[in-house]
Amino acid sequence: MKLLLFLSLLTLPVVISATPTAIIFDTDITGDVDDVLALAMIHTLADRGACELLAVTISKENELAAPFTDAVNTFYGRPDIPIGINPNAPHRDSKYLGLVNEKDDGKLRYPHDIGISKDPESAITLLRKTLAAAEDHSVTIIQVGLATNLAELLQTKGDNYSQLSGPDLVRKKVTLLSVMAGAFETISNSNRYLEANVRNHVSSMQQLADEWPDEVPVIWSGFKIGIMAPYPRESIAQDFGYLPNHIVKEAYLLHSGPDHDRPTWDLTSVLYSVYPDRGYFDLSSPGQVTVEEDGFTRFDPGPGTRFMQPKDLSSVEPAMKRDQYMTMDKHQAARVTEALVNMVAQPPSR
Ligand SMILES: [Ca+2]
Repeated sequence: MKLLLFLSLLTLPVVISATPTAIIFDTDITGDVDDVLALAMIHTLADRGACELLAVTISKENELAAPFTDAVNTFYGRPDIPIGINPNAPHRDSKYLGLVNEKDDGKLRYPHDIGISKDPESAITLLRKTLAAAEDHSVTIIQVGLATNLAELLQTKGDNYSQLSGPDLVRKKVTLLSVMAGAFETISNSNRYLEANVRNHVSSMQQLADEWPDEVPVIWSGFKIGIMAPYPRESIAQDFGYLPNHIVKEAYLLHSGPDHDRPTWDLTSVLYSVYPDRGYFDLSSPGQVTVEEDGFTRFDPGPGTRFMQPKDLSSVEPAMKRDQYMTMDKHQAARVTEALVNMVAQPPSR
C-alpha cells in the first residue's frame, strides 16, 4: 500500500501556476484589423482563465474607436471593461469602425454604451488608475500601435491615484511590456525597414525606448513575425458561422476582403504575453533598442550578452539588457498560426 501511494505520488502532474495574466491592451484599433483579431483573442484567453483584461487604451484618434472597442467587449460578454482615448493622438480613418452604428430593424447590430450613454475615459488617467489599483509587479502592458499613450504616461507626475511618477508607477506595477513595433531582421533585402507603428509617430516611440524603466523587460515583436504567420482567409470564411452577425468577421472583410491572409502582427504580442514558455517564439539575446530619427529601430546586444548564460546576466547593467526581440522559424510559425486561429475563432463563452 505504501509503495502504491509512493508510486502514485511520483506520477502526480506537475502543478504549473495558473495565475491569469493581467493585461492592459494599448491599441490603435482604427486602421488595420489585426487589432480586432488580437482583442478577440484576449477575450478567448480571458474565457479560459488565462488572462484578465483590465483596460483598453487607444493610441490613435477616431471618435468611433472607443464605441467599437466597447462593442467588441460587449460581444464577448465584458461590457464594462474601461476604455481610454487620447485626444492628442493622430487621427486615423477606418474601413470597419462604422460597423458600430449599423442597425437591423432599428436596433444596433453590435450593442454598446460608450458613445451613447457613457463617455470613454482619458487613456493616460486610465493607465495611471489601473496601474495604481493593481498588485505590485502584476501587470502586462501590450502595446500594438503608436507609443503615444505610454510616452505620455512616462511624463506624468503623482496624482489622486498614486503619488508615484509615471516611470516609478511602471517600475512598481508592470512586469512586462510586450510591443508590436519595429523591424529587427532583414525585410525584403532591406536591413533598415521602417515599420509603421514607429514611422507614423517616431517621437513617441523614441521617448518610450529612451525613458521606459531599465528594470521592466520589453519584448518586441518586429514586422517580420506577423508576416511569417498570416491569418488564413479560410478561417474567416468558415469558422465564424456560429452567429449570423460576427463583429470580428465583418471587420476583417471590410478591411481586407475575402481573398487576403492578413499578417498577425498584434496577435503575436498577445500570444507571447500569455504563453511566454510554450516555445511559440524564441528571443534574441538581451540588449537595448534605440529609435533613430527616421524611425529605424536599432538593437544593440549588451556587451557579451550573446554568449552569456541567463544566470550570468546579473552582472550586466540593466540598461543593456532591458530589450529582447522575438524570432520564429517556419515550424514555430505553423504552430503559431494554428494557435491564433483557434483563439480568434473560439465562440464567446458568455
Ligand atoms: Ca495595431
